[in-house]
Amino acid sequence: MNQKAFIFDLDGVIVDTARYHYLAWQKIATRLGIEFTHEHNELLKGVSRVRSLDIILGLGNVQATQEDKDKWLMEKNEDYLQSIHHMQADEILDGVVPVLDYLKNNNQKVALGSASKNARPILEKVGLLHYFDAIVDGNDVTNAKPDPEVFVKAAQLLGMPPEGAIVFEDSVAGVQAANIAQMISIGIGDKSVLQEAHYNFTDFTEIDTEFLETLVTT
Ligand code: B16
Ligand code: MG
Repeated sequence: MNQKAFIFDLDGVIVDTARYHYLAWQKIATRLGIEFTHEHNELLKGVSRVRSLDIILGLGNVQATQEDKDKWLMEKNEDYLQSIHHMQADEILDGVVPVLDYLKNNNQKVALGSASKNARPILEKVGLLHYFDAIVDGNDVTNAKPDPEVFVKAAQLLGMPPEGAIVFEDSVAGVQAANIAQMISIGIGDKSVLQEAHYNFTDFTEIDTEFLETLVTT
């Protein structure tokens, strides 16, 4: 069997941390008098922490000094860390573990490629850290998705060429990043949103062994 590089995004693919990000950002937004809805939260999917704050401030037309921004970024993260502190294996999204098991049992290379600076503690808390041969997160990259840096670095760390690596992503920017790197993009979520992906699935329960076999052998 061939050996391929499989790269997973974290939020929206392995776990749903978007709701914790939302709660933490909402506190900051409320304090600043900015309306911040679930629809607004969608704009922050796969986006870095710094850029997320800029988007929220933009929603309310709020200007701020760098000092203020740094303070809010720290507060947001402290709040978020409190939420993820309680995460456990039951927060892993349905169907993810069988796919990871298949990949490990079939000698495939597995990496994480996430914008989050909190990726490692989250994987540890939900008990998935041991599946990953490499982790590239928000601490390791300078260019945010759709720049392919995060995925190219992940393939590099796995010792595999970027072309032909397989990426699971829930954000448009992430799918674009994978495509730019000439990887195979698999959109997880709404197909009408992730239409640029090579393959689409609503969630991991739709991904069967036959499909994984095809990815490995072609
Ligand atoms: P942190 P992903 C992303 O994770 C989230 O989707 C995004 O909402 C968040 O702002 C970003 O991580 C940074 O997270 O504040 O923990 O560094 O989808 O790239 O795994
Ligand atoms: Mg994501």
